[in-house]
Amino acid sequence: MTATLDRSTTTAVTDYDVVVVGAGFAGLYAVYKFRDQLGLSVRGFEAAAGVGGTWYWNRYPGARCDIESVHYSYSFSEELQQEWVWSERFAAQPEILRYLNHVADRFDLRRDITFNTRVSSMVWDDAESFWRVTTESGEVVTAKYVISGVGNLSVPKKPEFDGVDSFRGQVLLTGNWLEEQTDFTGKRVGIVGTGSTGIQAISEIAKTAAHLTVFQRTPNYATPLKNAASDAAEVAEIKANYKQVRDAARNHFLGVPYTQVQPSALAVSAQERRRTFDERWNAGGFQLFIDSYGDILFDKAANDTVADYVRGRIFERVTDPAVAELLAPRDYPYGTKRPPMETNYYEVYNQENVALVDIKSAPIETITETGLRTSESEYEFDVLILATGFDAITGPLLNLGIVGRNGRALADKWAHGPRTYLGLMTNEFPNLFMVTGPQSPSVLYNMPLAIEDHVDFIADAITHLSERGLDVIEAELEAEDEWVAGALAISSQTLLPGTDSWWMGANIPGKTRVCMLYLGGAPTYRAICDDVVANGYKGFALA
Ligand code: N01
Repeated sequence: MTATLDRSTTTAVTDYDVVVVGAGFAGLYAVYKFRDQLGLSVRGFEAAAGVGGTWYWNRYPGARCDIESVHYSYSFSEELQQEWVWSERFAAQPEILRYLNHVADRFDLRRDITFNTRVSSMVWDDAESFWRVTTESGEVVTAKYVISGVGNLSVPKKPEFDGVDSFRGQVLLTGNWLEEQTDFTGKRVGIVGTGSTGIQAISEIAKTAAHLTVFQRTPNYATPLKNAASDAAEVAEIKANYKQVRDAARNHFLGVPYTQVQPSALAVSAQERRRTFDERWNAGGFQLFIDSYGDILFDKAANDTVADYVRGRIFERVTDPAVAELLAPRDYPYGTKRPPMETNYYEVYNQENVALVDIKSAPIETITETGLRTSESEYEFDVLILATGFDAITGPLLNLGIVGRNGRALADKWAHGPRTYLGLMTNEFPNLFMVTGPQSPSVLYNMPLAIEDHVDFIADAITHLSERGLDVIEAELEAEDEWVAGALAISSQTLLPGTDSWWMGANIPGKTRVCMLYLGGAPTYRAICDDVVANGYKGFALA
């Protein structure tokens, strides 16, 4: 039971204490936390017709989470985590969406969220010290605090090919896929993109399509997911010890309670390394990536050992060596793009109905009325699927039309890359909190836990202000500069900056190429946040 805030300290009159944007994992928990635990007046806005966020929009065939369900879930309510039963080790999109709907019902969250309503601008009023939030439907509300729960992967990349409108068949965008259509029986399908999304969709669509043509620009180091039905005994044990399991998760780099990594791939014999890689490969999920050797993201020679291992596995699984060669990444180190997890992905290329086309050597020139043309050939199909990714991390925030002090637009401030303090706030934009914002561990940390940590931090900060009769919190410029420099310094010690990835903003033409993550690990990050709080919100100006 948390004491509700004494609102008699509130000075400016606003429509709401808090506006929350988004009703995915972040927005739902924020509404619960601020309304039910802090006793604040809260208004949520959500562009979709329902809750779910990423799990609402991404209904493409094969959409599934690759962090274990018992870990990729809220920890804030013991009753919730005890009562909800996941059917599979790694939940598919429909089950996660059911879970989030259950959460919304269980905590009666919908009544404070307005759906089908996109926020078009959020403008700070310096004189009144509040935010004025405008929606696309023309409603304007004021709020002392605004919380962005818009996620990191919610703005799909716009199609980058000429002629998309001329295509006479169906065009589907994986990041905005609301159709329940998963059966492509009798259809010729073309798909562009072989990231996590493309790999999941390809593996499913290849089961029913008459023919599937995969257009691949960059091959990926995909490794087995090893999904299965939930193991009742394992789940019972986790539920009996959920508190310890969650603590262990929060103390792991990725936010999942895997075992701790061994220090160096180069300090052991080739046989021992092989044993470790085999174990992690067979265990499935993220274990090979995050739970083998601590130097694979730092040392190219260490990385080569795991990259060679994955390439070897690809050659074992794909019967045509020329196709295997196309599927084997050679131009960038393992794990410097977010590694996809797969189920029978490589075997798909042994099927008669599947063809792989290399669009690095022969780029797509245009979409045509009947398919597409590369610099070498024409391809025909009935359905074109674009699994081409997202304007990640900053895109969703910049879409909100945020304007801070003195009319300063966030888009201008971040024109050369995001600048934040702790990934939570940015100078000149008081009382604007970003859940899993840029330069926080965000997508490298188990999202539901990362979200809870951030929302709890924000709730504590608001409580701290209220208890002191204060209303404004803002990141100090010096603290922000130090944080950004520190985050960049850590990333520059890793192999990540050398690879074009959405982590680096390098998947969007014209976007500034800079690492947008805090790579020091979630446990270190949490310790820093705790220290900031213990020192009276060091680095934040309170007024
Ligand atoms: O997007 P991506 P995604 N011409 O950017 C290609 C999360 N996620 O939607 O690499 C030709 O990774 C692009 O090629 P290249 C997860 O964090 C999680 O797949 O740029 N090709 C690439 O192959 C993931 O990382 C889950 O050369 C073009 C693909 O499209 C993140 O979402 C499931 C192109 C885009 O890959 C994003 O994944 C799914 C062009 N103009 C997603 N533009 C799970 O939890 C892009 N491509 C399991």
